[in-house]
Amino acid sequence: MFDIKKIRKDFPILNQQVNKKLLVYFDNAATTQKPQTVIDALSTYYTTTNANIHRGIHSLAEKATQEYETTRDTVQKLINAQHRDEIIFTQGTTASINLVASSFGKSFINKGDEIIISTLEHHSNIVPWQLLCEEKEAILKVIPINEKGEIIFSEYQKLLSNKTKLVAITYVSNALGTINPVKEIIEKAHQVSAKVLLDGAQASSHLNIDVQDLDCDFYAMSAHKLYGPTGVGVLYGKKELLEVMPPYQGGGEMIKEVTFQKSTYADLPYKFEAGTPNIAGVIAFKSALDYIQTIGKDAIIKHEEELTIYATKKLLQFEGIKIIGTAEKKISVISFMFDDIHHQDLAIMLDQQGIAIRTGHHCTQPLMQFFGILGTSRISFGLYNTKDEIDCFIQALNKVINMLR
Ligand code: C6P
Repeated sequence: MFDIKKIRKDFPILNQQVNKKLLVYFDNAATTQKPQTVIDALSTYYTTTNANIHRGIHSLAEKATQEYETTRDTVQKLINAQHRDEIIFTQGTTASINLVASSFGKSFINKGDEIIISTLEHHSNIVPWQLLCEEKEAILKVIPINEKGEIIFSEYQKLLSNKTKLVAITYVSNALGTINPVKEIIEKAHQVSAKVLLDGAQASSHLNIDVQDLDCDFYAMSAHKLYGPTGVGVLYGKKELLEVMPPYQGGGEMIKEVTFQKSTYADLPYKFEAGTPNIAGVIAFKSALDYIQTIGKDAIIKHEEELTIYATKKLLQFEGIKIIGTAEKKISVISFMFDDIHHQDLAIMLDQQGIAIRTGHHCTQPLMQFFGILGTSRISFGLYNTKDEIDCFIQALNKVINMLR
C-alpha cells in the first residue's frame, strides 16, 4: 500500500521549516532526500563497522567487505545485470561516463571515428566525449530534437554509419523530463556495430531498468538521485566489453601483482575500482534500494505520474506561462518560464515561501540554446511529494508573480 503519510515520516528533512514555512522540496532531479534507514545505515557503519574492504582479515574488515559486496548484488538485481561483476562502483554518473570515455575511448576510438550524442544531454554526457574527440581526432555528432523536446529519430538514423563507434545518450532528460526511445536507439546502433552508453542519472529513480532487455552496453547512474548518499554511483558494462577495456585509474585494489617492471590487473569489477571507495555510501545505498523495493517501483511511478498531470494542469492556468518540454513520454520533471519574469527572481522569492525549485540551464546549455533561452524554472517530484504541496506551490507562485508583475 502506497501510504504517503507514512512515507513522509520516513524522511526527517521534510518535517522542517525553511524561511518559517514548511519545506516543499521540488528539486528531486538535482538530488533526492534520504529516508531515515539510509541515514541510520551511514551512522551504523561508522559506529560499528568502519574498516577498509577487501584487504584486512579481521572481523570488521570482513563485515565491511561483505556489506559492500551485498550492495553489488542488490544493484545487479535492480537493473537485471547478468553478472555481478558487471557492476562497478564509482562516485556518480559523471565519474561513470568519464570512466567509459577514458577507458573504452583509449582502446576503441580512433581518428575519424564518430560518437553520437543528442541535443538533450547533460554536460556530463557532452564534455567527456568532446575531450575524447579532441584527443583522438574523432568526430562528435548530435541528434537534433523537435520543439517538444523529443529526439528526431529519422535524423538519428541518418547519422548512423559504419564510422559510428559509440552512441552516448540520456535515457531521460533532466531539464525537460523527456523519456528517450532508448530500446529502438540501441537496436539501430547495434545494426552498425556501435556500442551504446545510457546516461541513467534521471531514469533510474523513475523507471524500471532492465539492462539485458534494453541491451545497452553501458549504463551510468548516481545513488543520490535514488534516495541514497552522495558520492556513490554505478557503471554497468557488459562483461565482454569491460574485460577488454584497460584500467581507468591505477592504484591499490585494482592490481593482481605489481613489480617495478610491470603490473597485472585484478579481475572485474575490481580492475575499475582503484583506491578506497565510499564504503559507507555504498553500504547505505543498499538501504535506499531496499526502501524503494518496499514501497514498490510501480507504485512510485504511478504516484509521480499523477503529480505531474496535476501540476501541469494547474501551471497551465497561469497567464503567459510556457512549458519547455512537452514530450509524449515524460517523467515527473516540469520546466517552465514566463517571458516577463526572470527565473532567478522567481526561485529566490519561492524560496522565501519555503519552496525549493531549481532554475537556470540545468547543466544543459546546448539544450537551452536550442530553445533560445538562458534557463527555466524546474520542478521535479519524488515519491514523497503530494498534491497538497503542489497546491501550496501554486498559491506561492501566484503571490510571487503578482509581486513581480
Ligand atoms: N543532474 C540536475 O539538477 P552526477 O552529478 O554525476 O550525480 O550526475 C550528473 C548528471 C548526468 N546526467 C543527467 C541526465 C543528470 O541529470 C545529471 C545530474 C542534476 O539535473 C545536477 S546538474
